[in-house]
Amino acid sequence: MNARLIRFAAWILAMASSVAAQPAPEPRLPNVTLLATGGTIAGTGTTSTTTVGYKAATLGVDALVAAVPELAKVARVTGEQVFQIASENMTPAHWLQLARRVSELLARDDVNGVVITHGTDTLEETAYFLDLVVKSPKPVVLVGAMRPSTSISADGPMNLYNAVALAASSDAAGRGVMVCLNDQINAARDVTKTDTATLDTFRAPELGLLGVMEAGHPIFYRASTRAHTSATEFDIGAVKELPKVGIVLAYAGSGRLAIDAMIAAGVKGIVHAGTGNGSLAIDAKAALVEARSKGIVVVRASRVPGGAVARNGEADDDALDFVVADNLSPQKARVLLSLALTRTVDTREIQRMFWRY
Ligand code: DAS
Repeated sequence: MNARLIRFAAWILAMASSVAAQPAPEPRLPNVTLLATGGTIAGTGTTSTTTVGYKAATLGVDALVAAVPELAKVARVTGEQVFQIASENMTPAHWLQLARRVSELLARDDVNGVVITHGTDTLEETAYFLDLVVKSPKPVVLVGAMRPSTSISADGPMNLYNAVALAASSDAAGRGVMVCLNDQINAARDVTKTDTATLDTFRAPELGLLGVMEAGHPIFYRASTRAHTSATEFDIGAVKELPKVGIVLAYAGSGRLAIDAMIAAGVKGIVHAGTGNGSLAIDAKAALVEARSKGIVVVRASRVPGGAVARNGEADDDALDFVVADNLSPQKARVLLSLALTRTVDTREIQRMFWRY
């Protein structure tokens, strides 16, 4: 009996030591899909010091991924080339196509997050549109670069690494669409391109960043108070084309010329980027009143980068039946108004949306 007991104990010990010797299985890395649309991050210049006058949107998604082998340490990345354009050429039609692809991907159990490489010029507009229409808490991160891939100290590779690491992080879920460049994490609603050339161009000057990337890990300091992603009322399922909304910039002597042109072009909404607190010059006000009388929804925004436009401040919005943009920039107000007009033309309802999103 003892001999059998000893043999069994020896077998147990041998099994235990063999299991202990095996390396712990690698934790399964999250699946992140990289949707490439072009921009400087995919740009190439003729020399290593070419930081202007390069060609944007030349490298394909496979080249972007191959340039950063470290991506494989943070996620299992699958690449798709959705567009190959400089983002000044993005249109609402591109937004709709991109949003549909993002939603399809996030609905899959085997996709944990999406990263979108994008030109920096209109990145903030695409980001805010996705923030308003993507119905998933899974991370969606937009990333770009200010230097082409061929330049000394190109910022694209580290920006891409950070964006994928962020999208792969469980801590990134439920925070809305984010923009990640220069080690900083910004909210799609609040971020804007503040400089034509510098690497730290993406900022939220008054509200501040959401957090930072440190050695491939996000550190968050705040969350947006505005509704986003799954909490919004917008549904682009049946939307073939977004209602046309134009932006008019006010300046000394700007008059009614651009507003009349918008009316003639048949826009459904006009965002007026007024001076100061959304002020309306006499002739501009007359033109906007005419636009409103033709059923065009008018939103008073400001050309001033900071602060909100006060309702019934520089104009009697109640009497004029105008909407105010809160603290949204003119370009962000246009994104929201375009979506609002897919739901209603009731200005009280639209004003409610500007307070909520
Ligand atoms: N033309 C710019 C764009 O594609 C290049 C860039 O900064 O990404 O937005």
